[in-house]
Amino acid sequence: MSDQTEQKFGFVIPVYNHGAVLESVVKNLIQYNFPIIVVDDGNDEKNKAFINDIAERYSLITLLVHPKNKGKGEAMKSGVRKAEEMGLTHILQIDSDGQHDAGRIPQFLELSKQNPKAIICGYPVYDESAPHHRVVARKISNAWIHIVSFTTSDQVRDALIGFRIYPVAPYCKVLRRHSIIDTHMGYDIDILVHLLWLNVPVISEAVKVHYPEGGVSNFRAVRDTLHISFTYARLCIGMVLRIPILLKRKIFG
Ligand SMILES: Nc1nc2c(ncn2[C@@H]2O[C@H](COP(=O)(O)OP(=O)(O)OP(=O)(O)O)[C@@H](O)[C@H]2O)c(=O)[nH]1
Ligand SMILES: [Mg+2]
Repeated sequence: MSDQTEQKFGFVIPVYNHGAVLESVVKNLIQYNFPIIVVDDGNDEKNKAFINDIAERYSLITLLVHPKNKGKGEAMKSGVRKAEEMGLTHILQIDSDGQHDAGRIPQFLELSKQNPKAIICGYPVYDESAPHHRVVARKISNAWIHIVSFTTSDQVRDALIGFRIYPVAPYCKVLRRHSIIDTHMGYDIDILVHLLWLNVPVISEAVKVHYPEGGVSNFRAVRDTLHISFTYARLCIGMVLRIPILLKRKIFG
């Protein structure tokens, strides 16, 4: 699938309540010498102080600020719009809480270079630190993505992870066409399914996920379960409307 178009990579990191651990993530990215777009998603003064200090010390960082918290989805959308403005062709999304194994970045970049049109989508390999209920909830969520996108678990291994490389052009095409992409935790599912509907290929690749002791989670069980449920409900309707196209693609390739 490789083509000759020059790829310009960058990183996008949405940050909310993770100011204190952001630098440990940034340190792992500096070696690639790519722009790093950090989105301060309406953090409080304490977190802001960390973020501003880091942004001043690392010249690769472009800092975007949401004056009020808008949710992970909105933070990512702002970051990718900025990437498009900066002329980047591909962005690697990584969480700011240090849960994702940054050691996998070289493999993800290599896969993207070989398959520039594809999303390189992580799937989590948990260790014993992962809360049991989160692992179970994830399995349920992953079952739904195959229903709404007409894909199999070989193609798409995880719907929720925030460790992915996106080609910027189709991503922004989705944003321009669809005003409703979830603002919070339904976002990773929503954008992935819309890109699958656009026939953007997905390559799934493992990434270790570790929950550090004392780590801060922004996941709010009721709010975020509702966001994920509404996202899937909306995607089900979208899938029904697209059945002829999706079926044709499934049968004839
Ligand atoms: N949940 C959440 N995350 C945000 C928000 N804005 C930015 N983020 C960032 O999005 C990423 C994911 O947030 P986390 O709180 O780690 O959510 P998660 O990884 O799905 O949940 P855990 O598995 O419990 O860590 C982190 O980099 C956050 O800092 C927001 O409003 N809500
Ligand atoms: Mg997290």
